[in-house]
Amino acid sequence: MINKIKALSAEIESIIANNADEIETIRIKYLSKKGEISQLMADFRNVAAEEKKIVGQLLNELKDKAQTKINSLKEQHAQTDNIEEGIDLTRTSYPDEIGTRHPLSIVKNEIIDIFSRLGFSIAEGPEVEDDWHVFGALNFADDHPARDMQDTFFIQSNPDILLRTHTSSVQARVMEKTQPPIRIICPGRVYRNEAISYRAHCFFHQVEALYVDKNVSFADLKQALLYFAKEMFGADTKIRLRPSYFPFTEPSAEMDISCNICGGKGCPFCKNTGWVEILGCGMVDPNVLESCGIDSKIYSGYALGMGVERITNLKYRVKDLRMFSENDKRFLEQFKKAK
Ligand code: 2NM
Repeated sequence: MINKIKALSAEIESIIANNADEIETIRIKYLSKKGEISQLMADFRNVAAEEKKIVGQLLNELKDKAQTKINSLKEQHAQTDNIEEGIDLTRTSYPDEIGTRHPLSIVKNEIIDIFSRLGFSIAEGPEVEDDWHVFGALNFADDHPARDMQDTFFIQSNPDILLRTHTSSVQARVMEKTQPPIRIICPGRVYRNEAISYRAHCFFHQVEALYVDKNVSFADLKQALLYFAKEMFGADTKIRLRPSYFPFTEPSAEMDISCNICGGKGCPFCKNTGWVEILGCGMVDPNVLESCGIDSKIYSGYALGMGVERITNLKYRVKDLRMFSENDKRFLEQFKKAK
């Protein structure tokens, strides 16, 4: 009996199986009711009394061994099956990292949404531009300081190829190609030759709007500005316009909104004035319309432009402009829940 148990034990140890069917055959052979181990158990009655203890122990060990072997064969087989199907369940898991939208994109999209509701559609154009579309067509005098190497990036010292300093170049291109009515919004990156600091960068983002049609007036501009300010900063927001100068608009103005941090009472952010500047605007200079092939005796238009960084700072109080382009995840992830 003991020899038989030892022989079976050695046999079980060396078993190999290639699939689930083979494992089942093995299980039946050793562990089923009529299996070899059950037969031995049945023969246990005939074992001499003085051997019962040792034989009983060996029999139990054999049964455990067979069960353990079958379990481990099943486990091995399940894993190889999954690998064959392309799923490796032995691989460690890792969490999916989902990116976040950049704060400038969040705010840019919000500006676009507001102007879309006023009927504006998006226009885009090249960042590497020629002098005509950035300056010439837009009524910049030949000796305007923006045309200077100090302020504008030129490509390979060619004075005719440069990085756009504003997205108005896109508007010049649209006016050249299309007759009014034109109602476009131009978001995009622009470049200026500035020393980088917490408050200036050599590139930033703009959104400019342009509306050209018959009888477009300054009152239309003011109405659009008020709508924009209330949608962007809340229904209580007040606006004020101050006279200003831009080469491409006449008259020109800068718009302030009531300080959305102190509510207009005065705080360090608005330097105790209760107002903060957010954009520039004006009526498109007739020279610009004519340069782009639009009859200024029939049509008039308004235009406005704003820096996306500035609006974002107002909404989210970002203190250092450089953070927008450093791609530090600790900064960017703060905007996870913002829409
Ligand atoms: C501004 C301020 C005032 C502007 C002008 C034009 C164009 F192409 F029609 F001449 N586009 N954008 C404009 C006017 C932009 O940004 C501060």
